[in-house]
Amino acid sequence: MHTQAGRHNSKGRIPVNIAEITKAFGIGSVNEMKVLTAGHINLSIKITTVTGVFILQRINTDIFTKPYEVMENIDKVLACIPSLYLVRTLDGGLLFHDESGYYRCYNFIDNSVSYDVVSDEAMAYRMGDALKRFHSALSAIDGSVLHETIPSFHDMFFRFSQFDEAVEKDRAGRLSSVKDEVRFMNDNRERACIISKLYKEGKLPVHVTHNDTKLSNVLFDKDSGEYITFIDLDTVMPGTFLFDTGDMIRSSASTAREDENPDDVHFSPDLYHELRRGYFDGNDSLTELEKSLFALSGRTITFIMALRFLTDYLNGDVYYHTDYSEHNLVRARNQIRLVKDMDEFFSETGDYDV
Ligand code: ADP
Ligand code: GN1
Ligand code: MG
Repeated sequence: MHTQAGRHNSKGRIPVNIAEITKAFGIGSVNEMKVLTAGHINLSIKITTVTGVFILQRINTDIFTKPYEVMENIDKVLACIPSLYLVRTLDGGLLFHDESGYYRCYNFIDNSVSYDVVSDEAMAYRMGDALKRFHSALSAIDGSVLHETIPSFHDMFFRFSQFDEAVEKDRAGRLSSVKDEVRFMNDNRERACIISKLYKEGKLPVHVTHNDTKLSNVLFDKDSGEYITFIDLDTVMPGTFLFDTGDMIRSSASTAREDENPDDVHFSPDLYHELRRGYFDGNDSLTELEKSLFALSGRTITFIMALRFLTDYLNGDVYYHTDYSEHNLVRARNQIRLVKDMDEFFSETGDYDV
């Protein structure tokens, strides 16, 4: 049964027992707290204490049902990220857990900033370069020791099955208002599933990937603009590089945020070319097949987001945090618009041809 529990779990106010939580991490008495609203999933609080600045996060356990497995993965990944570390609880744990939830604590990376939209071509190049460097760092991790924190996360067949069920059940009574969007999804099934099909057939190498490489999950230095690190490591698990290149293209070759008015969203070929250049410069870790699917990866991950936002809209907004009733629909339309723009551009260049 679907409830609104996910919303309460994922977002909200500072927990009433915050003093107890910070005490468990031994980070000293709190001077200042601020809820950060950038993410769609976890509750993130910036906390300044007498000993330093931290990010306290309550894991959304409706989505990440095995929080200890998530933390075991993150602990391994952090060995490759010098700038980010976990503050352990006083008794040495990776999480503090009570009836209000599961909490973890990171160092707050000072003088860092994350963006929703790429501002210019130089920044697009830096984003491409950042993903290349992150993939290279992750290659030190043995993927077989990682847990699959969300099974079938980027499996388009699975996402279509969730969508089909949402259409069939029409739980929120919204189906009649999204007929065009539903038709677009159905008309595009085959092309949308190409990468998932190849991945299932074992034709794409398995690597440790991030799986949520949108621009706002990257920290850059506020002054120099230099890449610092990818954050939001909950979905790091085995996958194909194409899941990550796809989310990079989706978020960083778009001229608008993912929830802006769909009429204002465009795919920028110039930003795309710089992302591509940054990612491929000096990078010899991709097969010819993977390289040939680079453009299609952007289309695929943009499409899967449209599908997931639309599914959540049909289900009554039970997964993503929403700020208003049409929020998921606006997101879905925005991503559909981006897919259409990509199709217009790439059908001329022939870049989709595999
Ligand atoms: P969610 O899973 O909800 O997306 P994130 O881990 O992406 O949560 O964190 C949300 C936001 O908090 C990020 O977009 C970033 O701005 C900020 N943030 C998270 N971790 C750090 C950190 N260690 N240092 C500085 N800012 C951070
Ligand atoms: C969610 O956690 P956050 O906000 O970075 C989602 C991603 C989507 C993204 C869309 C676990 O990411 O898959 O790409 O929203 N994360 C999960 O903005 O579902
Ligand atoms: Mg995030």
